Amino acid sequence: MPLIPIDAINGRIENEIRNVLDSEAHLSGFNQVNHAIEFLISDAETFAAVQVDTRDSFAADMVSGLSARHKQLPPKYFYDATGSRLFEEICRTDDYYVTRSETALLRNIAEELAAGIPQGAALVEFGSGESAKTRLLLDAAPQLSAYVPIDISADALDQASAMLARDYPQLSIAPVVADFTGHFHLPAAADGRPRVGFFPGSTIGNFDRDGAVRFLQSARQIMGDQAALLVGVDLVKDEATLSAAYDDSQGVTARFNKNLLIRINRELGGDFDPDAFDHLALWNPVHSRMEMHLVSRKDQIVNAAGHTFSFRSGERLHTENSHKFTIDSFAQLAARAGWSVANTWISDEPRVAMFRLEPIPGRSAVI
Ligand code: AVJ
Repeated sequence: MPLIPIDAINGRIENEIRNVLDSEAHLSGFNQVNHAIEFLISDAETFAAVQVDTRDSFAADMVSGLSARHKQLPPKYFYDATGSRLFEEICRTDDYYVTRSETALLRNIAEELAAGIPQGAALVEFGSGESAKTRLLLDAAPQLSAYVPIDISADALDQASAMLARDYPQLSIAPVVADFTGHFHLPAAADGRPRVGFFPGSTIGNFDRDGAVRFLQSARQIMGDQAALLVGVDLVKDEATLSAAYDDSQGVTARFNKNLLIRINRELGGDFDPDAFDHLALWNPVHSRMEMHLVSRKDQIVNAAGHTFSFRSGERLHTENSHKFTIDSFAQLAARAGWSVANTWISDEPRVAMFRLEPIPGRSAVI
């Protein structure tokens, strides 16, 4: 992967010039272009920094995660180009209901959601992937001026941004390659606009409780006081439905899980044998979450990033938590981060929920 994919840069040039043209119409043509180029250079530097940082922290997180007594890896590393593709494939399986239920819900409530989006607003999406669900909102809310998709996968983001730019020519599209669990800034396209956050897909379930509160607090801070946040979460349901969703009968989820080992082999010089591990999905009632693990089929030694790791037969590598909420448990979580629930919508079965959160007045977003 090149450090700065040229398509992303081209998209940025276009976007930045467009932003400058709409926001600084008083400047002369020469100054406008100059200004656009300055923005672009600072963006390109941030972009390059993010790319380098992602590589370094993958190695560090892998080494510390595999050295721990309970081996674990953060689920954000699932999403290389292959992982992002496999996730989209999971979404199309019969067993993984989350996407299907949420998409049907969004289709039903798109007009209501759009009614709460101010004129000229910027829609900021956390973990946008292929931006498929976003189109339902974009179609219902032509008053949006800007769309800021944030994703850790540069490939997925580039592809989605190019298609959106073609299909929504009036919208200023300002993609940000970033790990939204860390610190990042909104691009110039969101400056001076009312902001609506969009965090569908139950991705918030990947955080532990404190992590989810921290994320919601930082979203509150990044988005400002005049913001709203639309969050999609998966609801607690019968174990059979949950287990099938994380161990689909076509084996796509198993491949998604094992792709993490293949990514370590490729990017961090590892020698994992993916066939020497089994995919395991289980319900943890104490934490109200689905868990994914890779279980070592034998005693084995694996090398990666210049380190050696030993696995006992049956030992687990914990790769993901997917927390499931009730309407109340989610409202409580949001309140801890300074957000109140302004509206709740629930899909047909298997049920997922969409919340509209608004800042609790007077509660600052200090972390
Ligand atoms: C994208 C994080 C919402 O946890 O349900 C799908 C990822 N993992 N199948 C989820 C996932 C296994 C998914 N999220």
